[in-house]
Amino acid sequence: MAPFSDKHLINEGEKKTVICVEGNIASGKTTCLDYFAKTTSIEVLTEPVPKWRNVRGHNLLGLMYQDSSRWGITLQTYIQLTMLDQHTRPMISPLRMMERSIHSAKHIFVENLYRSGRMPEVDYVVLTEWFEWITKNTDVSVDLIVYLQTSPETCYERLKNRCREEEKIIAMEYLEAIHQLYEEWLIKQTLFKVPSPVLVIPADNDMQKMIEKYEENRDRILTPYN
Ligand code: DCP
Repeated sequence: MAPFSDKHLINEGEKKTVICVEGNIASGKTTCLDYFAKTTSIEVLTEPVPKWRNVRGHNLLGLMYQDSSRWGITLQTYIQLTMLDQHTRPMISPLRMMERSIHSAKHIFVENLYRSGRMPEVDYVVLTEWFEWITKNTDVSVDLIVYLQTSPETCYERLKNRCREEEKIIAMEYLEAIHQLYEEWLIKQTLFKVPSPVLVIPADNDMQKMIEKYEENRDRILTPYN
């Protein structure tokens, strides 16, 4: 029988593939992950949002939306830890699909706080040092990014409809800023190094149409090397 190690629950030497689903807030990442969780046997990791809303009784997500200049660094430090935990967790299937990544946490959300003047340079530099240490010394590699490309207007509508308490404060400008950063990073590729090939799926359509698109793109998503 093939050997198992503590680190990897699947066979040593077997190719492990990591797919990250990326996109703006309320771009439909959860629907995409749910679809693949229900129709395949791959491992699906959703974003650890419940942890961000309750760290030993503290709601970091809520604090950040109330006062991002004060709490942005706190939330992003914790998000970086929870994403590192997700990336390095032993894989239980050769194929893992994740919601977002440590890469977008840094290149999109931390970057946005810094650029908008809500994160002091010294905090940005410390998070950057952490991020660079992590990417150099641990395996947070990604094999494919599936970018759900939406308009900020669509995300704004979906946000209003889902009514997550902390997010009621989110303005259109915030979604536009996140959108611009995603486009610079994954489409123009002028922002930071992109860690993998990118598959772009236009995602402004309703849920039924999106599920059809996931079906159409199923092979391209699940076999990124073919
Ligand atoms: N968030 C953040 N910083 C990050 C990652 C996320 O401030 N590095 C915030 C943005 C949202 C909340 O966390 O308010 C949840 O993030 P997502 O947009 O990733 O999750 P959704 O549930 O909105 O995804 P979707 O609606 O696409 O399924």
